[in-house]
Amino acid sequence: MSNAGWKKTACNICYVNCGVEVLVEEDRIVKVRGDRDNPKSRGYLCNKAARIPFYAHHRDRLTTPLRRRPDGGFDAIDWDTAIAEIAAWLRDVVDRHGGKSIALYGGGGQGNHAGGAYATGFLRALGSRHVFNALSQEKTGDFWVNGHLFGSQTCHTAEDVHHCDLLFVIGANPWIAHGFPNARDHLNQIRKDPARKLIVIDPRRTETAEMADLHLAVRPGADAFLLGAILATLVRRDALDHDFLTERTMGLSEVTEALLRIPVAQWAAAADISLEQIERCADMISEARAMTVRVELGIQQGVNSTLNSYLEKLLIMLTGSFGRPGTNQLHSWLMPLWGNSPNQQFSATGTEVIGGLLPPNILPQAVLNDHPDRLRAVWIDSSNPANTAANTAEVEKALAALDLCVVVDVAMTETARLAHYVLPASSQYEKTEFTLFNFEFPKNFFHVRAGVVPSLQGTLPEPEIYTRLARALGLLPGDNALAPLREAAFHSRPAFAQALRAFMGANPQNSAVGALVLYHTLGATLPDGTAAAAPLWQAAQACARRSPDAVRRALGPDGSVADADLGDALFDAIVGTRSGAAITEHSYEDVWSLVSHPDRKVHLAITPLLEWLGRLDPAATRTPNDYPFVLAAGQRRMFNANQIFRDPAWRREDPDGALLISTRDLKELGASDGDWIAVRSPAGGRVVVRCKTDDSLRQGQLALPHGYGQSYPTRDGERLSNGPRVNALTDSGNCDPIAATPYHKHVTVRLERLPESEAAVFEERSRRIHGA
Ligand SMILES: Nc1nc2c(c(=O)[nH]1)N[C@H]1C(S)=C(S)[C@@H](COP(=O)(O)OP(=O)(O)OC[C@H]3O[C@@H](n4cnc5c(=O)[nH]c(N)nc54)[C@H](O)[C@@H]3O)O[C@H]1N2
Ligand SMILES: Nc1nc2c(c(=O)[nH]1)N[C@H]1C(S)=C(S)[C@@H](COP(=O)(O)OP(=O)(O)OC[C@H]3O[C@@H](n4cnc5c(=O)[nH]c(N)nc54)[C@H](O)[C@@H]3O)O[C@H]1N2
Ligand code: SF4
Ligand SMILES: [Mo]
Repeated sequence: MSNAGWKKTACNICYVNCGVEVLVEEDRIVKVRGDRDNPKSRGYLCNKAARIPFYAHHRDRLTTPLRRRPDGGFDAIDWDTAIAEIAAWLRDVVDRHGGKSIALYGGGGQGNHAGGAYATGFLRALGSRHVFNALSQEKTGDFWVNGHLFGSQTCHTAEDVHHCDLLFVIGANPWIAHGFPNARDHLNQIRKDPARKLIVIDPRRTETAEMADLHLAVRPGADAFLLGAILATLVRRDALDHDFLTERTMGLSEVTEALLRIPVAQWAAAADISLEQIERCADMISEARAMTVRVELGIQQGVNSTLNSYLEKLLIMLTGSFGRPGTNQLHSWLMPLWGNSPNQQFSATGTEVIGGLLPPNILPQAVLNDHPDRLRAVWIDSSNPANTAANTAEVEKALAALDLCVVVDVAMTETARLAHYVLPASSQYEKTEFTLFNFEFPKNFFHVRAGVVPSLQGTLPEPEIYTRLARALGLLPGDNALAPLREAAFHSRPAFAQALRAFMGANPQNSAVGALVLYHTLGATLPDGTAAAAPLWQAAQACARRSPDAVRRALGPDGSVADADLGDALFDAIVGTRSGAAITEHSYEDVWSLVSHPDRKVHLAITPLLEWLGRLDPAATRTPNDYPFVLAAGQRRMFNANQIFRDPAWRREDPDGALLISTRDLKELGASDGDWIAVRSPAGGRVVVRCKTDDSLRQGQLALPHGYGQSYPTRDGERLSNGPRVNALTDSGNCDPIAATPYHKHVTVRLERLPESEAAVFEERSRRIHGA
């Protein structure tokens, strides 16, 4: 693998995962360009992709397993010692408290889901299904709504932005954050075409709102009022798609009755949007031939988030903007990224499990309460909850209270610093990877990447880590026992399928680690060292069974095989190319086959949410006097990217992660642009940040960036934290009542000027972090 040259892989910086080619010299990535052969992104890149080398190669990569000492420092230990000790400790936790006292946190970030199957399998083999991850910090309210509307929480709406003539963006900033492929190209095309329109609902005049035909600068946290008023206006005008609603949905009258009760003028005022603007919005919706609605954290991490998700779907459904070119759709899955878990509860906290996931907001309570089913061990893989989960102080307390905390990561994160053991993973460019963020319709894609540089010395890819642990715990048989399966895999797929069935029949205890069994058997036969992709074999079979026509269309001539061989053909297609491949190509009408309700209809009436709508109180949109500002805690910017980059040098601008504030608010405070200022929240947090005027914000609204607060060794070796640890300000109780997802876009805070002496300390620290 050490040969130099251009290699195909993907960008791991956001969940769009554009195809890239990287130039490798002396085992390092030195240049990045778009991969025109990638059938999804076709060469597209944004400004961040060029910075991939800062993720792949930096001086804070982990290179050896670490064990924490009682004094809080770490000792480097070898892999065999680490595996043996961790295995013994896990065995002890299981013996004393049962497997269910263990939880997995993570299982993949923006580009690395290959390890997730191995981590979850390992957890199941230990006897637990408790998984926390980032999806349950943002999307589980949406999944819950989808479960009711479509019959399964894995039914997920996609956007056909390509063909829409009205793009309706709510609480998202795709120019900066993307969220759908080639976002900037699409936004530019819509702007240039007079026949295509853009509506944006966002309190801030964002880069995307700047391009809009209509920007509704909603009062922060008042989306439910605004969406309710828009929907009520559509119902009053009878601007609904009755043919669609009659043929494809049920429960309409319950919904329209609830919407007709909305006092439109009062709710418009609560949202601080004029009735004229609401009428104009309704006109644009009625005039559109094909509307696509695109939402993200502005409503999913905003006040009333699960209700917002419901109102968003009602907007789609009542206008019939579904299942046609240019509208919203459901999409196929090669392998669903989350599960379907209606009516399941986590006993230690009574929290609803949605999409098979537990919300990070309840992690502190799940560890720190005295319920007998509380968590005793947390296994953290590809996540940095000490920076990214609500209420940093409580998260740190919970992690410190665990019997066992293990972190698997590529870098020494703030979470790793609190773990008992830290295991160094190979980076996403050093091993086989893929992502399950495949949300396209009518054509959906999958990309298996091979390593492009050798693993950093001392690190291991996740499948190897879980192999060693599983073997140490007696959960996975040794290589000799698997040899016959491997031979069968080299012989033929049918021989392998038969041998695997026989093996699993004889060894049912190994079914939880089925991914590892496939990795060590079928994996050995895969091209370019992509053994870690072996578990996709079963996913491909299932996908081919679910949507055979769509798979055949996607495969073209390669799909002309017997039904029984179609799954293998699909699997071979995805493991056989380094640029990604189409996995399904649907007709629009196929959308109805993806609805899970047996009647294939959309069930519109969700009684608890209609009741919630009925209880909404416009007075609740006011901020408390002692915390008069509304902070959007975690804005996406040109140079942030979750916790993916640790070296501050990766940024071309905004080195300190500034607090954005309107000129008027800053003036009233008596402060100036560039001053250091303290932000205080009711959760007890205090964060010192540099402020920067930004008049795209509403008065009273503030924004702090996501993706800062990582510590990194300065040139003189001291570790310093760069930019705000924004979750020091957030409160895990400030969350959705159904999904427990955080209201991060709505953190009430107050601002305090700093004494000069303290400001000087921060100024000096910033200088040192940035190497001046
Ligand atoms: N550059 C960059 N891109 C990223 C990421 C990154 O870290 N950096 N992270 C990726 C990830 S994991 C995700 S989930 C996505 C998130 O992508 P987005 O959700 O698009 O990004 P955000 O900036 O978090 O929030 C979107 C918008 O919500 C608005 N907002 C704030 N309060 C409200 C409100 O009350 N109502 C409404 N309607 N809007 C409000 C903000 O002004 C902001 O413009 O971005 C992905 N892409
Ligand atoms: N206040 C506030 N908090 C937020 C948000 C917000 O807007 N505001 N946004 C939320 C959202 S939308 C998200 S998605 C989450 C993200 O929060 P997290 O779930 O913590 O995920 P990331 O920030 O992407 O961190 C990924 C971690 O994976 C590590 N990593 C990278 N590559 C590999 C690899 O190959 N193997 C392993 N084992 N590890 C690897 C990185 O070093 C990093 O530590 O943050 C959430 N938190
Ligand atoms: S859109 Fe996302 S995946 Fe594509 S280049 Fe930009 S950061 Fe990377
Ligand atoms: Mo996210």
